[in-house]
Amino acid sequence: MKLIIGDYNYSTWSMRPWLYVHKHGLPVEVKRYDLFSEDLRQVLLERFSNDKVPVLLDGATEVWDSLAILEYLGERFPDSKPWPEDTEARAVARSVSAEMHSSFGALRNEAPMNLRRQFPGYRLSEEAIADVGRVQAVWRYCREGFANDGPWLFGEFTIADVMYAPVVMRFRSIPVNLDDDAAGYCSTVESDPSVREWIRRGLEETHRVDEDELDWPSKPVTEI
Ligand SMILES: N[C@@H](CCC(=O)N[C@@H](CS)C(=O)NCC(=O)O)C(=O)O
Repeated sequence: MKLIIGDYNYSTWSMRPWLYVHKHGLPVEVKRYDLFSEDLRQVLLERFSNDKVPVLLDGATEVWDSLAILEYLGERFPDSKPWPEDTEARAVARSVSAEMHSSFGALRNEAPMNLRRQFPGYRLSEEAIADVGRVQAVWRYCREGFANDGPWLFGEFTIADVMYAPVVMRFRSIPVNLDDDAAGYCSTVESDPSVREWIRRGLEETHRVDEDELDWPSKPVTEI
């Protein structure tokens, strides 16, 4: 099985299946390309999946769009326990994962993931601040209702956590007001060894994508 991804520094959608693969040690070969590069364009041209990463190739089977890839990995490797066992928890986990996939447009547009830079004093719009509030409400709802003693949204690590991991990465770069519970969940994500490995790879990259760079004074990030 092969997973085609973009830059570690910028590609939020790539981060999600990569994190699932890495954390569970799944036998998936990762092929990383510079976003918008000719090499990536050529690779994707051979595929039906259009012009976006991530893409998962499993023999003749091609799976695209991050949430579909995660569902497929969960089916192929059920021991990785993609979703909570409890029916209600599983329904909520699927809901918040789908919500991340389809919503939060303002936050996504205004605060691209950029592991290498921090933007002190950067101001989000009211709409994006509302997105930050909704993210925190989602985390609180999951953790209060379903996490029991585990550190992840549903106690154990599930697809819901990988769906929200890139938001935690965005919060590293821009100033946001987080309540203590949300800050605690961010620490759980940021201290995870696989997340740290993703950040390490992002910090090592030098490829720059202009449209993902904020027009705001920044300082470099040197530590994971
Ligand atoms: N909904 C898609 C989004 C994929 C996507 O937008 N990928 C970005 C990288 S993070 C991309 O390939 N951008 C290149 C382009 O838009 O041409 C998913 O969940 O996989």
